[in-house]
Amino acid sequence: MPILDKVLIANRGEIALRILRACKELDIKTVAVHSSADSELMHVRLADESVCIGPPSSTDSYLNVPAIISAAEITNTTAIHPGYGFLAENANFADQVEKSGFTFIGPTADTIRLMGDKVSAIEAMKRAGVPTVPGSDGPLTDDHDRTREIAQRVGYPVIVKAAAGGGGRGMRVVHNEEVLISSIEVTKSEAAAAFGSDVVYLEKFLQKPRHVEIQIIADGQGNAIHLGDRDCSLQRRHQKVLEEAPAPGIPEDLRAQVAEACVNACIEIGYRGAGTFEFLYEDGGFYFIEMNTRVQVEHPVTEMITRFDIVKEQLRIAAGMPLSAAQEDIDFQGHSFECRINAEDPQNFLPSPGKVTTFHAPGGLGIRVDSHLYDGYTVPPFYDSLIAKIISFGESRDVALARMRQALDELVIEGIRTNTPLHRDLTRDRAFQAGGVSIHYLESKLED
Ligand code: MV4
Repeated sequence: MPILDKVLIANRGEIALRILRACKELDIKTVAVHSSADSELMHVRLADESVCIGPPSSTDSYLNVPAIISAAEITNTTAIHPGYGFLAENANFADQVEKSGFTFIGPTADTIRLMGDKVSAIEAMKRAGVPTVPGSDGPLTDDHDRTREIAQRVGYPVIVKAAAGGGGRGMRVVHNEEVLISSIEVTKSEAAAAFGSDVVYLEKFLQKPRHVEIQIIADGQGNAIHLGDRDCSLQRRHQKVLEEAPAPGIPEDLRAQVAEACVNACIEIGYRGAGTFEFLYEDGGFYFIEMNTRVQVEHPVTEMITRFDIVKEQLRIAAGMPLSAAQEDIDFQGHSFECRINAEDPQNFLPSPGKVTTFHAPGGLGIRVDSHLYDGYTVPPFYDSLIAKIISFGESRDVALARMRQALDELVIEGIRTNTPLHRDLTRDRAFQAGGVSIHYLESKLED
């Protein structure tokens, strides 16, 4: 008997295919739900059943909770995997799924809510011993003198962030006291409009950090482990472009110490499922900023260096099974890179949907391609432009990078424009080759 009878995949594209592959391996039946623009998706063809849940617009399909629940009901689904994006971190969706008698593949709705509020997330992590950014330790109040005191203590520049924001939305850097209160007011009104909450908090603004994150997985039965870290500093406009694991140049004792703090925090809050602790890393210090309660786009680099199947483990946990590995079973080996291939113009980054006339995937030892592309597939204009992830593995960072460089040279995607030229350039960039560039590196490189 399989661990779960039937899983509905509430997503599209490469991650839907990734989830389907894990289900097939575990002999779990699959339901693909898709918009009317997505009936030709690879995973829709491969799924045991498929249900069209609405028109192309995400709002009416992949974000349409009643349509997804109805599809689960008519197909007699056991559990729903939300993937990333769309409804993956929507606590009300998780609630609805459970109230309708299905299993949500992820943390409890309460945990999603806790982490969705960045103020409560930071508070929970700080209490559990995870290092955080010096700041207001809670929401800013109407007491302006008190606010000025906090900023003074923390030291300028500071950053004001919306508690309901995250991922780069609803934040503002403040360089001096003259503009502190007015900047807070602007951030509050923007937050109220964007998120329906004007709660904001303040942190020391770190000027040249790296984005380093730690992957954890927990069973909600008192067991939690970490799967090491990733460096995701290469980003443009808060969109990650190229990631690697492990993060290069981190002292091993510090790496282990922060990962252990994350594991302890997971146990303390009763975390269930896969999760990511996001940190800023600067001058040898880790500073927690947010937690993501979903599987992430870049999870493959962690799978490559641990040989631990994160999506398979998500399914096992949802079936009520205890973690399949203890921390000492996780064996970190080698290095991995992931290049996100987007359907976009390499000059101006504008989306480039359309028909893929030729798709030739790279291969060879240490190369993995996670993609729903095939010859003749049409990339629709309605969704995220991610069309493929090229993942490399090598026994050392240099070997993994050399294999990635070759893989990118082998990759052929014709009919649409892609950002492959940027990746080819990055793999030949001296600063990137050296390792450890900051979150600002890519944008400044693109400027000149
Ligand atoms: C910061 C920061 C500097 N100091 N917080 C942006 C996304 C959101 N997750 C948090 N972000 C930042 N928070 C403090 N106290 C700089 C950023 C930031 C950033 C962080 C990670 C990856 C890319 C980034 C790009 C610009 C700013």
